[in-house]
Amino acid sequence: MKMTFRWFGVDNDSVTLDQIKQIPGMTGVVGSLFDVPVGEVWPMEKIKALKETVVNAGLELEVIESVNIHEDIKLGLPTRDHYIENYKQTLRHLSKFGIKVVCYNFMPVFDWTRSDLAKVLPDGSNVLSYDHNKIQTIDPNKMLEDMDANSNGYDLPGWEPERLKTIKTLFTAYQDVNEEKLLENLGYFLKEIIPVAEQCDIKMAIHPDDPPWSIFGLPRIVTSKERLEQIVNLVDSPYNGLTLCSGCLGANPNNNIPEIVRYFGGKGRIHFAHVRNVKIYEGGNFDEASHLSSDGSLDMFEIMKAYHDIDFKGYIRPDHGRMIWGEKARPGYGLYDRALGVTYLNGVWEAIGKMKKQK
Ligand SMILES: [Mn+2]
Repeated sequence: MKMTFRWFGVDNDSVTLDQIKQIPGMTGVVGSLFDVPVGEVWPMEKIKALKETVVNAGLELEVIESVNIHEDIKLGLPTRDHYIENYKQTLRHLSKFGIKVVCYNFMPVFDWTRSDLAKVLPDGSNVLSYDHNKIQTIDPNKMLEDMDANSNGYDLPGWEPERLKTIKTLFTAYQDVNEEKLLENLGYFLKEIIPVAEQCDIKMAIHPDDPPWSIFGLPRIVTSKERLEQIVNLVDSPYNGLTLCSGCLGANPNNNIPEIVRYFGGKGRIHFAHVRNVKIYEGGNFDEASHLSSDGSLDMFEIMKAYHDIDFKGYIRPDHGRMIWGEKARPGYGLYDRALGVTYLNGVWEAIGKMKKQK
């Protein structure tokens, strides 16, 4: 595995590349361009500048998270072809700068959703939290205001104000799109994109929906092993792969993460691993947690062992962390707890490898 760390750019992140480089075992960052509107072609010069900044800091940039999908593609509107052509061009541009994996998601309207961006835990740290009842009863517009007010001044990726201005129109547009239609629209997109991804040697890696169930009555399809199976079968190519996010899928206790890792990893379809823990409560509620197994509901040893058993050679990153030690950062994306997460995951990985050799 190659350990990486998500980074939002010089003007967009409280964490610096120098800090990331000093985390033991770190090989590179997972980057993105946040100033290109969704659906437009990523300009070469902007990709080049990002690549140079990262490489000059002694780190690699081989994974992009995310190149977001225009809503017209998810809705299956006639205008989608224009946006799909732009997406292909973005892939061609990214390939010129050594990008190997592009993470993306196919969630309608909203990206990841939480009811609280800073729930205080008994130890004084705070975490992202999801209360199903709150989400069921909240007005989506009110939720947007709350997200904006509590994001420590950062635009949250996937929650860009520009895109969300049109939220009422989008809700109306999705009235005719059920899960099967959404899956069909994903298939249309993949059949167009994957041949280009193959030419560019860029592995496409879809990220699960977060949380992995429908919210606000909108369809969601990247939610379970069965759905992932349908998705990888939409186009049978290793370039049509997965970002396996343990915390997202793991919020539903029916998803057996080690089994899912073994199954799709064995098929060579996992290109990017997001590894984090989550503490699940009754009724679909959950808090994010430190990476440690005993702090959450997922067995991180078993998850890492599954990756080790399939001889995972792809990219991995700690996912969200708690906010600790007084840090002020993007919700979920502080330096300290994610760095602790890296060190913990590396320790588990080393132990698994050495114990296998001693057998
Ligand atoms: Mn994730």
